[in-house]
Amino acid sequence: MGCRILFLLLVGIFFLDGLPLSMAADVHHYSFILKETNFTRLCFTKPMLTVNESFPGPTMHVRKGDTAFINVHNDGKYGITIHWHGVKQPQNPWSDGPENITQCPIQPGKNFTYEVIFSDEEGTLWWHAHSDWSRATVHGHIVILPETGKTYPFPVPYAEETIFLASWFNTDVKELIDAATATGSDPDPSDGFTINGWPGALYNCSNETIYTLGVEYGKTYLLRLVNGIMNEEMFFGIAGHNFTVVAQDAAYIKPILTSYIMITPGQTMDILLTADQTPSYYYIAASPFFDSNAPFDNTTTTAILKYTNASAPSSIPLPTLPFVTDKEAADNFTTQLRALASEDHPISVPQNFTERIIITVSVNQLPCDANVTCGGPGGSRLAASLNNISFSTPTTDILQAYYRGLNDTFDDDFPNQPPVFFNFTGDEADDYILPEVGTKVRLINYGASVEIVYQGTNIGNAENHPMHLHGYSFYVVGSAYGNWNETTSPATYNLIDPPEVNTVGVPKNGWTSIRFVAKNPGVWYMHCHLERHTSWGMNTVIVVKNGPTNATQIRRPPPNLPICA
Ligand SMILES: *[C@@H]1O[C@H](CO)[C@@H](O)[C@H](O)[C@H]1NC(C)=O
Ligand SMILES: *[C@@H]1O[C@H](CO)[C@@H](O)[C@H](O)[C@H]1NC(C)=O
Ligand SMILES: *[C@@H]1O[C@H](CO)[C@@H](O)[C@H](O)[C@H]1NC(C)=O
Ligand SMILES: *[C@@H]1O[C@H](CO)[C@@H](O)[C@H](O)[C@H]1NC(C)=O
Ligand SMILES: *[C@@H]1O[C@H](CO)[C@@H](O)[C@H](O)[C@H]1NC(C)=O
Ligand SMILES: *[C@@H]1O[C@H](CO)[C@@H](O)[C@H](O)[C@H]1NC(C)=O
Ligand SMILES: *[C@@H]1O[C@H](CO)[C@@H](O)[C@H](O)[C@H]1NC(C)=O
Ligand SMILES: *[C@@H]1O[C@H](CO)[C@@H](O)[C@H](O)[C@H]1NC(C)=O
Ligand SMILES: *[C@@H]1O[C@H](CO)[C@@H](O)[C@H](O)[C@H]1NC(C)=O
Ligand SMILES: *[C@@H]1O[C@H](CO)[C@@H](O)[C@H](O)[C@H]1NC(C)=O
Ligand SMILES: *[C@@H]1O[C@H](CO)[C@@H](O)[C@H](O)[C@H]1NC(C)=O
Ligand SMILES: *[C@@H]1O[C@H](CO)[C@@H](O)[C@H](O)[C@H]1NC(C)=O
Ligand SMILES: [Cu+2]
Repeated sequence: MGCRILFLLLVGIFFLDGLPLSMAADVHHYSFILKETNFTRLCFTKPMLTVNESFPGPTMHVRKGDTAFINVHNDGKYGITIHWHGVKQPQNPWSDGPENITQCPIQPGKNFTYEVIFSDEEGTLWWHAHSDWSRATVHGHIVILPETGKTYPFPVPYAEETIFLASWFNTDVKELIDAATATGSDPDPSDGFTINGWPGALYNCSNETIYTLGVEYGKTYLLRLVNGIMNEEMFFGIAGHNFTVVAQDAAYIKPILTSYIMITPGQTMDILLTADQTPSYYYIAASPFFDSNAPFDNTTTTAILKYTNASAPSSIPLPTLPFVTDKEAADNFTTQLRALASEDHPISVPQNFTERIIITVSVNQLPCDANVTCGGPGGSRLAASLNNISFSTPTTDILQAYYRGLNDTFDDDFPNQPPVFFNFTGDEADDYILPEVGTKVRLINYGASVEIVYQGTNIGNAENHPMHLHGYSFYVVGSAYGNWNETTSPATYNLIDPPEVNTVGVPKNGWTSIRFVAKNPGVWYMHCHLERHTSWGMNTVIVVKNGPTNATQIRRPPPNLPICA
């Protein structure tokens, strides 16, 4: 802890010296070197791609409104991009990162400097690779402190810790997804989960492969939790302790006192933990919440909460987490989430919309290509779609094409509603399977008040889908099971204190409505944060047009953007 704070001070002082005193926000510089690394400390053995030989990768520390320059040098085998998950990057989609959406990959031996612009985010976010499946190992925290002179809307914790939940594949993840894509089959599930890079006590590993969080009796800690897992929502808890969730996706919420949380891939939660139990050892654990019949990783990762001077008990207690399929437990937590919406942290929920886009979210099938044996149901190729369009990633980036007015990379006719209305969540939904394939984006006028209704469907294998939008956070104004109804559903919306997030879990066979004001021009990817669904096409792109002034237009491209192959 001490080292980290000292490091932060040094960085702050160093860069403050180099800046005009009138400039309030700091500028930070980071160097990320991507390379294959062997971790013999883990019971899993394959070399993996990491940043600066660290897993998880380096934590970025900034304050609200700062800017960070990150030089990413690729010493790996494949092209790579990095995304700054949840950072809005006003006017600067060039540094957002998704492969072939806002940039082409940084090729091996090359480098690119991202300029990451923070605005109103405060709390915890994260960065991760956004090309093929490399985010499994290429990821890290972004800690965003309040502005200088400001503090948290809760008592200042004694210390802070970052907690990263990740997937572990005991194989090369690029080979794994390439093999699955070649046959259209479901990719193999991960072999385990990790907490801060360690799998914990419940795997066939030495008990030294466990992360230990040391605490002092009577002190309160701020845990900054990221779910960077590839394909599973997670339950998380700490034996013998309740805790208080105070922020989600870098926005404060009304405190929730609980014994467990449910967190989807892509989301973050800030948790206050008071070490007020009998000084001892307690397991911290995370296990999946999984509500479909698809294959998944059903293991549990653990870490140890260890009180200072405590001696190890004969058996360390595990938290009682909800059962893997316990939808009610997941909902009981999720439905408590409300924006803090205080005087110091006001929110601004659009009370109406100018654009409403209804989007069905489905897992589908496509016919198998000639001469290939496919691994999907009935010899098909697995696919996924939004409004029954399975997104096809182009080979040059959409941002470049849009900015330069090239017209052969994408179509701008992503529809405002599903092609057919039927009982989306009914049993007969299985008949509506075959999607269209295309690179269709949705153009939106600058300043529009947008409502998106994500409608889950019972096509293929229904499940919870964590939908993520780049370039924005949004208010989750409503959510329920069954079909969204234009008359009755909006009447249930919370337009007073809905949570403001960048990723929301759309319930299995249910719907979720979100609202935001389109005041960030750019090309912004929107996709399910379950990696298998992204790979299958559960994606589209929102293109927010330029506004009338310089301050409301996309900036000019930076120098040295990676070249498209
Ligand atoms: C990593 O381990 C593999 C064997 O699994 C070995 O071939 C390779 O040389 C090692 N790489 C480094 C950088 O030590
Ligand atoms: C980074 O790339 C630029 C060209 O884009 C090149 O001039 C520079 O030498 C590269 N730096 C490193 C460390 O490779
Ligand atoms: C790890 O295992 C060793 C020997 O099996 C045991 O002495 C030690 O207490 C264990 N540590 C924990 C934290 O369980
Ligand atoms: C945690 O909260 C539950 C009620 O939600 C309560 O029954 C339990 O005693 C609490 N545990 C602790 C350690 O405070
Ligand atoms: C997942 O693991 C739990 C035990 O932790 C077990 O009860 C359950 O049946 C497993 N579920 C599946 C679908 O394998
Ligand atoms: C969910 O909350 C309700 C109402 O508080 C409670 O009765 C129920 O037992 C909870 N279910 C689970 C699985 O926690
Ligand atoms: C909201 O906007 C829609 C269309 O823009 C309009 O039809 C409706 O009357 C408005 N509702 C309210 C409550 O203002
Ligand atoms: C499929 O295989 C046959 C026989 O090897 C070959 O003639 C044909 O061109 C192949 N078709 C495609 C689409 O590759
Ligand atoms: C991105 O474009 C490159 C060519 O610039 C291509 O090789 C790569 O396959 C594309 N990526 C995806 C995910 O389609
Ligand atoms: C695309 O641009 C080319 C060259 O400007 C033009 O010939 C063509 O008609 C355009 N196609 C469409 C679909 O607009
Ligand atoms: C849709 O299907 C579900 C499940 O079969 C059923 O409960 C519901 O009544 C159906 N809704 C309509 C409007 O038919
Ligand atoms: C929406 O709900 C209203 C009121 O219950 C009902 O009359 C209408 O049929 C529903 N619409 C659809 C499409 O199910
Ligand atoms: Cu999904």
